[in-house]
Amino acid sequence: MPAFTLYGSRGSTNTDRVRLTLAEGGFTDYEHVLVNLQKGEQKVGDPFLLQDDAASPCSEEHMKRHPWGKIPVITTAEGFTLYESRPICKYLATKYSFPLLPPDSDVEAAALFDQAQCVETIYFAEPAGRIGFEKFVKRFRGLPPDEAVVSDALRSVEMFFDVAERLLHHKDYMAGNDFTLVDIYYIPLIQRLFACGYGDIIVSREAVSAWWDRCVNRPAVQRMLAADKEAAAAVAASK
Ligand SMILES: N[C@@H](CCC(=O)N[C@@H](CS)C(=O)NCC(=O)O)C(=O)O
Repeated sequence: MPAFTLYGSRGSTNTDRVRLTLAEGGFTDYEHVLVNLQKGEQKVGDPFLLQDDAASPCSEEHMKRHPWGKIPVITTAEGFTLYESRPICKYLATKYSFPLLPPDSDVEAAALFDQAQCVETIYFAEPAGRIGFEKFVKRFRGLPPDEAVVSDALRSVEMFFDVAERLLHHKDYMAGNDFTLVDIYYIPLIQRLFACGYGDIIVSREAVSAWWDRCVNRPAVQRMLAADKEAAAAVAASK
């Protein structure tokens, strides 16, 4: 029996955060159950479901795992359930001793890690997530992007990376000189920015671009991205 089940979805940046953590830790003893967001399997009463789509029977079941009806979620063989991608990553890195966290004994390094984590979630992921939603998710739902939301969010992301550029001249990674979970947290949404045509925000800033290359060229990250690309091509070819 696998150590735990990851409930996630293809193309979900929040699921990919967890998968990248597992890939970096070299951990494969888990089952990945795909929840179909297009069919509304993640929640009862998904407002984006088409009128004639009945709620999936999986929805009730999933709401027991995640009260807000979202993915990712993990459930362990011992019956422990955890949702929210970043706490899941931290739990897995701690439980399986992935070298992606500062040691608890180094109180200052742990505090700087927490600081970097808050910065990523509040100043970066919030506006970057809005861009991903307007330009990527809405396309799959047949809805037009709200360009005012996009340009406001783009301004915030540009300003975020102006500050990151200054900081990354003095350190190699977001929480200090070591690659940590915080760097992983950025990867899926930055990839989404590239997919939406906004990669220039990264490559136009020297220190940010060098940091991004260090992160994305890691062997485990490369392997996962290549496998996902192959899987996406196979799905496209089967249609
Ligand atoms: N803050 C949450 C966000 C979870 C989230 O929004 N997941 C998306 C998929 S990437 C989802 O479940 N969307 C479907 C919905 O909201 O109904 C996390 O980090 O796990």
